Amino acid sequence: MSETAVKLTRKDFISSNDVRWCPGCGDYAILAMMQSTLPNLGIPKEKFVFVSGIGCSSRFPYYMNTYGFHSIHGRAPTVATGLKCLNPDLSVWVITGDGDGLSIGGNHLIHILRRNVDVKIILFNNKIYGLTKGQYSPTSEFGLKTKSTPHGSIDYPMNPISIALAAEASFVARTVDTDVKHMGQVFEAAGRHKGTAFVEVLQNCVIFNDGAHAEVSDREKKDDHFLKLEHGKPLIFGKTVNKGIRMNGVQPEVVEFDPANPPQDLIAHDQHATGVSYADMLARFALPNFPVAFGVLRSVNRPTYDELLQQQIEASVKLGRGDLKKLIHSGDVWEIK
Ligand SMILES: Cc1ncc(C[n+]2csc(CCOP(=O)(O)OP(=O)(O)O)c2C)c(N)n1
Ligand code: SF4
Repeated sequence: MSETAVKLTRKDFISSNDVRWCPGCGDYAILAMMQSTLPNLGIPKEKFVFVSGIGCSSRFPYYMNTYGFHSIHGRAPTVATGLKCLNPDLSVWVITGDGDGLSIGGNHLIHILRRNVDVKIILFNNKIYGLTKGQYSPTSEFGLKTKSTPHGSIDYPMNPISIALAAEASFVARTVDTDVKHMGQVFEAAGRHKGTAFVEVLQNCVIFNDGAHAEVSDREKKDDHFLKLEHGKPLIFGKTVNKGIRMNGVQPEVVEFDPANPPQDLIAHDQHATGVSYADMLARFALPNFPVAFGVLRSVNRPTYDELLQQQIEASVKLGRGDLKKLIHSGDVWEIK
């Protein structure tokens, strides 16, 4: 990525299109924060491309004053992979929803992650299909009554971060639409990561699943339920900063303590841990037994797919012109008589 010193502001990223989300939708805060964060990356505006699938969230590229592509349901990772491989100096961002990215697009999502294509993926998780008026999604709670589950969902929800980690994603983070400062920090870290950066944003759909994230977004509840991860710092939370997490054998446990005298055996967050097990343990922290983990769960470096592909293309070009006929008739060739 060639970075030049360009002074951009949020205004540079606001498009002239009318924003057509429902009043109060969490998508507005995500859009505003993305527009505010991109100038910090020092990348020329014309290098940004936003690719989306289908859903309310996928209207995002219309509202960004950048290049964009409102593509096919669940296929944004595929379009983005081609775009990045052929134009390595672009900053490519995928916008998807829990339906778009994990139902119809689940397959495409895991393959971009395992390949480590240098693309940033923002998954808006409102635990529902918004655009199609409130059917359950792969992240909907067990028992949730929706238009398509009138007797309550009998599907166990999947955890988007665990899915990303199972695909060995090199960067994985979680944030929430109500904490704009945190969201900005996470977007910036994702934007600076080289490789696929996967960000789950807990987003409120006021119309079809209002309050789905209330336990971590409501002012009164948040402090006791929100675990803010900071690299090198102990896992501490609570309204009076009086709770922490430590290992008890192979299991994590919450301990309460006197804030003036925190215990020394709390887990110190290591976002660069080599394996995925530690990050997956954090991803699976869930209420009521554990607080929900927010921030960068994993950030490791490994060669990107687009980079490796370029190297192969350059090496092949050096070999000079090929001979297709010779290639077809080489190796395992036999005649059927
Ligand atoms: C091939 C195909 N199948 C189904 C649909 C209908 N459809 C449009 S958006 C959507 C789900 C959107 O949910 P999500 O990704 O969670 O986005 P949200 O609208 O909640 O932001 C579905 C099923 C479609 N447009 N195309
Ligand atoms: S239906 Fe839900 S997700 Fe879609 S714009 Fe309205 S509030 Fe937002």
